[in-house]
Amino acid sequence: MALATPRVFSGIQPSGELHIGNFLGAVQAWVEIQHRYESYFCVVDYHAITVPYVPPELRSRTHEMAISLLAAGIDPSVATLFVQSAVPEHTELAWIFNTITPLGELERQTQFKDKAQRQESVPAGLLNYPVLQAADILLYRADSVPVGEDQVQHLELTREIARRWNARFTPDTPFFPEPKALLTPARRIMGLDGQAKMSKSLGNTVGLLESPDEVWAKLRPAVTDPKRVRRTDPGTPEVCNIYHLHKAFNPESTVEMVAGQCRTAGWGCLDCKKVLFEGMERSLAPMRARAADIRSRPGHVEAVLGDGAATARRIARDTLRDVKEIMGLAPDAGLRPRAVK
Ligand code: AQP
Repeated sequence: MALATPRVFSGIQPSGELHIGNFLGAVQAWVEIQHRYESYFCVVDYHAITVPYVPPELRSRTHEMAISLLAAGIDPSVATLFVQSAVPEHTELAWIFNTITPLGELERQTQFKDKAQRQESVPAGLLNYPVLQAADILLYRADSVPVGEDQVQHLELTREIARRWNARFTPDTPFFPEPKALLTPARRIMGLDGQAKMSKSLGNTVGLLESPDEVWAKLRPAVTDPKRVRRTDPGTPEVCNIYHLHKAFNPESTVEMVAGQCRTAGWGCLDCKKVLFEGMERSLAPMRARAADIRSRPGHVEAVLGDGAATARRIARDTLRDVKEIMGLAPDAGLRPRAVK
């Protein structure tokens, strides 16, 4: 059953600070999309507790993540921004989906395998993470999900779950859409160590709201083309992480100049990093200013998230009511009409 207005849902874990990988891979697209789609953006704290964490830190990280998203340009007058655990229907639908999701599919997920090998004891929640993600998306019956490349496999599983549920319970008129991924050109940003994807949990990030000094301190020693050992060695821009960041933060003319200077050893890597730093500052400085403004308004973030949760919950309740009705489960007691004496 298609919706009249196309809808997007996407989430981000409050497992650390919002970094430029999250921004370029997903959040930048959210900011643009929010004006064209009915948009639901969620700080997914239930996902963040699938790995060890410190409870008081989780609450402050959730708050900080909301500030960062608003500073990055999420506009609560057009998009719904909320925290996952404020809408209990997410976990309720996740349980329902757990009953139709094949275990083998969950065990095959690359992110599960990566994260599980970093844990001494693997909680079931880590395995079931993509089921909760499917519930997050399908609760809003979203058509599209703007994500980075690392989430494409999870999204394929969401589509599979939607297909299975529809085939079992609404074979004639599919209830859930099969949402598609919206990928940005910067699908996968590498960490500054050049070793792995930039990731909150790997400590190889550049935070969106870090100070210019902090950003430069990370950029300065960042890995470049390993074959450029001396200043006079010509480089290959395509193998250099810094070059790819230029493409995200600088105009095409600068990117072309950077490539030329690298190939001819006209610039050293440090010169190239200085030009990248200037480009990053053009994007990041206004976000820092917006974050400072948000922090100066007591209660603002709480109000935005409270309104967002109320809006999200209206849709979530409707979906769950239909799902429970179709599946033969009991209705939500809060929604049942009062018994007449
Ligand atoms: N390095 C990246 N390049 C491009 N996109 C990325 N995303 C994350 N890292 C990169 C995209 O950001 C969105 C939010 O991600 P998330 O917080 O839900 O989880 P994640 O993908 O697991 O991000 P992290 O930073 O790696 O967090 P941890 O370390 O806690 O697992 C997603 O759309 C993601 O694709």
